[in-house]
Amino acid sequence: MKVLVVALLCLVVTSATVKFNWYEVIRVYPKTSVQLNFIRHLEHSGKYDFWKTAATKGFADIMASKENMISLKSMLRVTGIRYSIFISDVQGKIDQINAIPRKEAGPKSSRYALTWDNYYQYETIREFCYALAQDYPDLVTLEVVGTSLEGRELVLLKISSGGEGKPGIFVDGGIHAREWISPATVTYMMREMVENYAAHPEVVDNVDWYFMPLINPDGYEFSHTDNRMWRKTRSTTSIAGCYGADPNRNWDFHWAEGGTSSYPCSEIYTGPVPFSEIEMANVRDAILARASQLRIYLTVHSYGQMLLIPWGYDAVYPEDYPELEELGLAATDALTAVYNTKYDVGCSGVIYGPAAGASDDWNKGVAGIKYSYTLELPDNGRYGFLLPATEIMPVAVETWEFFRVLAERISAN
Ligand code: 0X9
Ligand code: ZN
Repeated sequence: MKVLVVALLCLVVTSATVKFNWYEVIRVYPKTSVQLNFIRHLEHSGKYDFWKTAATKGFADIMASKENMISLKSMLRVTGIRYSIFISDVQGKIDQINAIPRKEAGPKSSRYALTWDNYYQYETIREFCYALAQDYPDLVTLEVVGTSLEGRELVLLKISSGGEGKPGIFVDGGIHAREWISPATVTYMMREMVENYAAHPEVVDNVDWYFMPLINPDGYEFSHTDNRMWRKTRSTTSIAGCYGADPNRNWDFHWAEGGTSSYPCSEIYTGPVPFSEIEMANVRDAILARASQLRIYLTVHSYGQMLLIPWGYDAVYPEDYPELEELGLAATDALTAVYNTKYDVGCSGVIYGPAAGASDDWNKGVAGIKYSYTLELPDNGRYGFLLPATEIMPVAVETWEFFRVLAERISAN
């Protein structure tokens, strides 16, 4: 009987998971402005899942079911837009990645379950944060800055060796649920600063760090339990029967302008009003409470290997762009020197395409944090969001150099 109950439970859990059998991801290359507008129109329709938005120059990555892909491809042929296959069977790719044997790599602790050779759910990340704070009270202060819609804690960790007047750097991860490499990398940075403090004390001694490794915990959890490709929050503000808003279109700076959608089923839905998403409102307040100290805001996403500099609401350069670019290039050069992973550094609205209401723009434009960046971690067109866990360590190790340069440069000027 017990076996039967367990078997039934397993069935329920499995059948609740969205399957992506024969879903395809294609990379499309609009060349003319008419073609680009056509692709952007498709994105706003909400019918397709854009893994990557239609960049001003370059390409967009689009996922669709087999049926939707047939009509999409015929539209592309009619409009003369070239495309190539990125992933031919998304579910096949997910299953293949899940079957990769787990190779133990990276640090391990007896105090928490989190490691960097696997992706973990919210609770394990939360436990890690509490363990760091408990074990290193001289370096780490934990604060819960609010809860998510479903009641999960929004954890903020301050890493500081004390003293007054230090520049502050605020880092967040996991704003987009399916970008699993983001919280994995951000937690590694936290661990390296705290548990390995003695190896590079200057990284912590010269800066006060503020980390929020998982700012969309409901969406993240949902991407583990129900739908691996979930991007948004899990709010129910819409009447269209669709859940969630894009947390990175929800910030109150040029809200609902270019590269957004007012259609609740779209992946780039703005939400009904700015800061409608409780998680973003809580992060906003946590930032505002420290804004006068903060010199750098860094939000960690994936994928695409880009460092995006404001503005992103349109192809507009801030007047101090050269300074942001200089620091960005220094940091990405250090990253690239590790394993030769190349990053594009540029103005978001230009190299990525307009996407208004994002956190980086708000942090610069409203909170007044001069150096505000979006870091798009690897990869660049092989696995996309499905980056295998075996890649966490290489990504974390190279990204550490990026963080090191931020600390060094910001404390020097
Ligand atoms: O579109 C986004 O929200 C970010 N890319 S992602 O593929 N991770 O979704 C980029 C946001 C860049 N910043 C602005 N447009 N302001
Ligand atoms: Zn993202």
